[in-house]
Amino acid sequence: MDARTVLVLNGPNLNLLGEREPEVYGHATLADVEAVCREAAEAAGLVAECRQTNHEGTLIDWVQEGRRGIAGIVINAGGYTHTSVALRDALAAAAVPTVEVHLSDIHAREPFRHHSYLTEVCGHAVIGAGVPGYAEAIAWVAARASRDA
Ligand code: CA2
Repeated sequence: MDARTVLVLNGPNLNLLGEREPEVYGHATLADVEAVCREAAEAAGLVAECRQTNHEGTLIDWVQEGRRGIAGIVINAGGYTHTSVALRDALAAAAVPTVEVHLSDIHAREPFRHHSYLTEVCGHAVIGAGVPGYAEAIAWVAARASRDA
């Protein structure tokens, strides 16, 4: 990873995209999401490094790995969004631009999804925009990276 890298992290259950709940998450698979990210990054002069895990500690390790020296971090933390102080602390320690992404509009769903531990510590949020939301997040990282260069 280097200054042109945008690290795209997807958390628990996002590997199941396209398999269930299309009325909530659409029909795109994780592979489709990652293809959109690679394309958006390339269009912005960046390279997307896409990773998915079902494990909280692994997400934290990856945020720490990207905390400096890259263009930014785009993260859909899945259910950990609503539970993880530890992931929030890791993102708060990142010295690069960070964007929280959610496919669905978490504020229009069950009350337990309304609060995100991540929003306050991320520089930007793209919520409820579906798969194109990842491209929007990457464009924001690219704009930040060129502004700060
Ligand atoms: O809207 C989002 O992107 C979420 O981060 C998705 C998470 C959910 O826990 C958050 O509240 C909002 C869920 C990940 C996907 O879960 C699936 C489960 C079954 C089939 C497909 C996806």
